[in-house]
Amino acid sequence: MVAKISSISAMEILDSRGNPTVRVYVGLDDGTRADASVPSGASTGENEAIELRDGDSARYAGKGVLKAVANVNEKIAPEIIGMDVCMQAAIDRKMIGLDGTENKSNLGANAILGVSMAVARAAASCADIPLYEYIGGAGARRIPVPCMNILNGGEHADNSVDIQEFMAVPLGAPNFREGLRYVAETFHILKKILKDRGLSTGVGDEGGFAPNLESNEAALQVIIEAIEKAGYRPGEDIAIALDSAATSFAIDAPGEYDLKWSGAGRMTSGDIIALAADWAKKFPIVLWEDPLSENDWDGFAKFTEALGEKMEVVGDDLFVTNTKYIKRGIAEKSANSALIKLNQIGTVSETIEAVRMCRDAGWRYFLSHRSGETEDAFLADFAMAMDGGHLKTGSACRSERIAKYNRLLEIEAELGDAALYYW
Ligand code: 2PG
Ligand code: MG
Repeated sequence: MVAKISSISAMEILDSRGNPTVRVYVGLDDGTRADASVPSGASTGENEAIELRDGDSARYAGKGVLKAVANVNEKIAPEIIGMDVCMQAAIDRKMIGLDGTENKSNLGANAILGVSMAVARAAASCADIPLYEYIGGAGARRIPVPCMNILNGGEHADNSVDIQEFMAVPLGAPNFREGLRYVAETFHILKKILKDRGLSTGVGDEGGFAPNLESNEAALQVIIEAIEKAGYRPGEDIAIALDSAATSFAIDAPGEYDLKWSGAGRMTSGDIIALAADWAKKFPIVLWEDPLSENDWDGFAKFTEALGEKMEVVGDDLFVTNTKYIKRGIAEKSANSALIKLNQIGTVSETIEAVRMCRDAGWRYFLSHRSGETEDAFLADFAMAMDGGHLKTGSACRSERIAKYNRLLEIEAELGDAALYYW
């Protein structure tokens, strides 16, 4: 029996930074109820779908989402109620048409995505199968390697490190459960090392430590030290992934950067590529996201030419989960992987399209949370369903991050022997 959507409503809730975001509730005519909450980024790409904010400075410094909530309740709900809940693509298309803009600025990507996710969850629940199986089919059994963010810099912290995320990648673990243990232990050892040196153990937005270090390279060194002290072999048990989020330290001139947080100063794309090549020799870096800025297509292609054989080069701000930009990236060989974030594009089915384009090109794709998250673990199921083999969802603290790890533990336990885990 296919259930029909009988109710849709939204409300304003808070995200992990204490900023408003949208939660949507969907009801079906068979009595099924589901909800979903929308995440929010800080280091956003300029071509991302628009997150509609009220701009009313009397509430939450203008960051309220009551307009987006009203758009769900008054504009989207009447159009979607009565549709079959399984028609995900048709429902998403209807909302895209209703919005009528290229970047969802009319209704807001936060409004549209909330409905899209809640519809998917309601459909899974109505079919009485897990969300990952509903979206990914019976073949969805590869648990993503958890690229755990253990040290933060850039716009996600308030310290002297330019690179936004340093991730520990437990690629040598036998399964997800053990992989998560490897990197959680490393996180705790890192805390001890920092503490023993009198450095801050306060955490950034995604839960990684945010100490003031003398350089970006010093961050890599202390991470290697933590991996070893935790009893693991760097490169074999645990490798390193980076997100420079370089748009946040690019300056107006194309291909020019100012490493402002560390005080390292001006660099060109060429300097960054040379530095990356040097680090790639010294450290087991298997993935590097946004090494250059969203406007530096040329630099990206050069970076990929120099290092793409050695590592996964991921475009985040460059592609914003949008097939228009991924297509250009494939043609120009700008990267060999795309970051995938549901709220950059704004519907579940368009996100799946972005993944499909990567797959067809022989690229990898890296599923990701946002720096502003909620307790909703949708991403865990979605990453399973997309079968990309890895995800990033923050550190070993902050419950909005842990919720996703715990959901993956649950899925692995449910799958038992059928679960797969490999890099
Ligand atoms: C990123 C993300 C997530 P934000 O740059 O990849 O880690 O950060 O959500 O702030 O864009
Ligand atoms: Mg990024």
